[in-house]
Amino acid sequence: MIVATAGHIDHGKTALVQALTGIDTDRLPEEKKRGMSIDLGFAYQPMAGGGIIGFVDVPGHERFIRNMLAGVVGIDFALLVIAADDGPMPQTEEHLAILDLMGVTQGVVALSKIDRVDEARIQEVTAKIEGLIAPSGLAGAAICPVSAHSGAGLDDLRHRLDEAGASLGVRPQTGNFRLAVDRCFTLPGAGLVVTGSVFAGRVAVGDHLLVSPDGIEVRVRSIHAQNEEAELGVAGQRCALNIAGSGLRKAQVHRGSWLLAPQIHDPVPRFDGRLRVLPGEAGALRHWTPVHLHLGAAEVPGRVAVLDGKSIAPGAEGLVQLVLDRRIGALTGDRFVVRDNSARRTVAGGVVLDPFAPARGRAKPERLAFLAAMDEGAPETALAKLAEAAPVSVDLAQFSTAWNLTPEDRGALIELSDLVVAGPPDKQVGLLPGRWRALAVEVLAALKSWHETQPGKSGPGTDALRKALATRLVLPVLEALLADLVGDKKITKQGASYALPDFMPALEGRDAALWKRVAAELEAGHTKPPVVHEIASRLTLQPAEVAGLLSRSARLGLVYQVAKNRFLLPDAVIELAEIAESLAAGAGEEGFGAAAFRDRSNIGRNFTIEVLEYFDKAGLTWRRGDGRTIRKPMSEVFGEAAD
Ligand SMILES: Nc1nc2c(ncn2[C@@H]2O[C@H](COP(=O)(O)OP(=O)(O)OP(=O)(O)O)[C@@H](O)[C@H]2O)c(=O)[nH]1
Ligand SMILES: [Mg+2]
Repeated sequence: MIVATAGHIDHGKTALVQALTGIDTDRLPEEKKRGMSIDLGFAYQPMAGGGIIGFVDVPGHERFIRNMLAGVVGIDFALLVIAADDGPMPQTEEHLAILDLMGVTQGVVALSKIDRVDEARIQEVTAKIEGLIAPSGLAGAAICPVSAHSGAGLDDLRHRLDEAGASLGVRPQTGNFRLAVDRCFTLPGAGLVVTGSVFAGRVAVGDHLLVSPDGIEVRVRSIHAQNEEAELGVAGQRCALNIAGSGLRKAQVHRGSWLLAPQIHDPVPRFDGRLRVLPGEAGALRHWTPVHLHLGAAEVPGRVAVLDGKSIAPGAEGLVQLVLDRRIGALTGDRFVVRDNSARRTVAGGVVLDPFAPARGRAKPERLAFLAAMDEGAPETALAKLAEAAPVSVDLAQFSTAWNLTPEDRGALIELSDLVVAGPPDKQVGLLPGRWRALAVEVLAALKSWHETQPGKSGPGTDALRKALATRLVLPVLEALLADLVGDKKITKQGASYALPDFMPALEGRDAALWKRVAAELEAGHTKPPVVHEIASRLTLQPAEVAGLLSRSARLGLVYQVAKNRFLLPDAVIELAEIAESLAAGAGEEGFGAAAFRDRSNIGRNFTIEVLEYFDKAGLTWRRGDGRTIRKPMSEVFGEAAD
């Protein structure tokens, strides 16, 4: 369990942590000299029922709120310290508001310094505190009167912390690893060490991680979890990781960096979220207000774009886009706090809904519907709503990053949903089955009208078809849809073009009659057909006439032009392509040579060279030196052989 202190300056946070753990967390000479905490302090204490409490002691001074903010991210439990003599003070309220905005709902109030006051004062301040915390996430939290000096009440407080630790148990370790760096230092003999709270997942010695937002690769050499040497670090622990990486320099890692599993590294210059303005604000938060954003342990200037309306009133909530001066790592569900431009006042805070927000059209109705779906709190329900709200499909790759899903989580989620899934993992999309069927119907209709309006032309390629559809489709969806339709024999693929199965591109008039005779010549030659002038002389035609006809036929997909004066029927091309595939399969990494192809195909040396160069150009093969390997499967380049 991670516990952070909170409360006004001098109210006894550090003294209390020392009384509980024996550790003075004020380590800096400056802190000693001034008698106040400046930066975060850390202490660890075993719990009665097993496990270890990690304490983060935060400074109370208003000038160091940014340090406090970095300390309370990723914590489980708040220890709000309020001095009995002073009672609640400005930073008591500000810290309480921050804890609330950060979504901290577990905590206890330590009513400190009771050795300085009488019983009546304790009663009076207790009542005040009850009123203060009532509207916050800490409503109803226990209020423990304590004195760090006399030791009064400490056993009761310890007991409550142990109880909280026991009832919290172990945090679920779902998701990819994510740690918000709050310190980075060099240890002699070990090298770079970073510390922070683990937000999600787990890390093991030897893991490869990225430092975000810069994307520097590092390896984990050793782990301290809750101050003890460990093989694993998990969500809900404070960890110190000794990291190494070629080219890694200390300056690149600092408070505000993330250590991440590589698959969730995707820093963003803006994100959409739901923002609540503190009720104590004097005026509404207006569109495009400059602010300081705190997210994770990071702080970055930016502006707030209000998405639904022109401003958000004090105490009210609204959808916003945070437009940042620098990229940061943010994921759905992350809490953030917004302070005013001069970083003097906490103004608002909220939760990230979509880290991959668009710069344009951010306030369009479909975007607001998207955000409402992402605001479902859990990926299962969010996905279901998104699929309903999406004009066509949900980007599952982006969705998985946003919700920090591991590949297994993602697989399970897709399994649970009834979505049709298409595309490779990094471009995977999901659609409602009904929408998928409607799109198939739309594709068939588009092909039909294509054929009707241009009977003399072969069917459209993927790009042309995409433009011909009324629904705008992303490429993975269209490609999967077409593959599905080809598989079901509802459409055919010839070369790069698609057609309805019964469609034959029509040559018109004299061309049609001529084609029959020319095709017979090509057919007879099969994989070694006569060249243009040979066909011309056999049929007593002009070579130019035959060449013209053949290039018109090639445009219709009836023949392939392999060389300047050599044309092959689709069946012959496929037969030769099959030879290339089988030779490549049998050859090593260096590929197959031209001689092997000539021997197998028996088409002669010169034509072999022409055919192979044509295959290179068409994208079937890949030539390196004297060898060729397969670049794209034959079926993708030339379609399937006719039955
Ligand atoms: N009498 C009395 N004094 C206390 C008690 N706890 C803390 N103090 C004194 O109050 C002063 C401030 O205590 P700290 O623990 O440094 O206060 P803090 O909340 O950590 O202050 P910042 O970190 O600067 O916000 C010190 O002089 C402490 O000795 C207590 O229980 N009784
Ligand atoms: Mg202190």
